[in-house]
Amino acid sequence: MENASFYKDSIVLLDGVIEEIIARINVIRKYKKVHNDRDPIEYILSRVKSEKSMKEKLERKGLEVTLDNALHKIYDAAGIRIICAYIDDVYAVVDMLKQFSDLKILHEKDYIKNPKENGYRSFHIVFEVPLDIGGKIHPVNIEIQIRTIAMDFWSNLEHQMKYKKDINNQSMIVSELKNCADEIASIDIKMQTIRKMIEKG
Ligand code: 0O2
Repeated sequence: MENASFYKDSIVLLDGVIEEIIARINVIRKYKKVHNDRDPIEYILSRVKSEKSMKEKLERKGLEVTLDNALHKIYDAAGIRIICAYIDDVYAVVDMLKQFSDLKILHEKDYIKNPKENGYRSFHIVFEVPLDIGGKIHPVNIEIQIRTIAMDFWSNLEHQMKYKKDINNQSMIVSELKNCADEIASIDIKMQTIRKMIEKG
């Protein structure tokens, strides 16, 4: 319970929203499986943002380090990452999530169609979830990141570099990572095309 001292009682809401959304998604996946429908998801990861990372983000955004700001001005205190094999699966998951009619979309960023300058690709969507606890509704924000295995592979390595302070040849690494991101994007498209050709027979 490393985070409990910072999030206090709200840790229950953050853990709760993650559990609820993952449970809902897993019901749909099971339903698809029994109906021989394609399950677009490979696996799901989740976390409550660590106290250290939340404090750094609040400071980076020029916000006072308070619980209220962490819960309401930063949208990824609760986060889920959904990993898919193919790009069209990413968009199938986005459509699946948008069908939860009680969830309110607060933000949506398509970094696959519009990659970041460093090459980062992923689809981000922030929902406000009405968490029902004993009949009382608590609106809780959750950020869901949806990306392919290849995009995830890239972003994990790039994330490591960001948090490492003293790296030699940083500019060379940044440029190599950008090249890798472009190659990965092209491989993602090729793999999807091949899969479609195989499916068509
Ligand atoms: P952590 O440690 O992963 O939680 P920001 O763009 O971060 O100032 P915002 O509005 O939350 O603020 O942006 P966004 O685009 O929704 O990004 C939120 C999260 O997406 C980040 O959280 C990262 O997890 C991931 N992300 C965004 N851009 C990049 C990137 O260039 N590289 C990698 N590897 N991940 C990225 P945190 O809090 O930054 O980090």
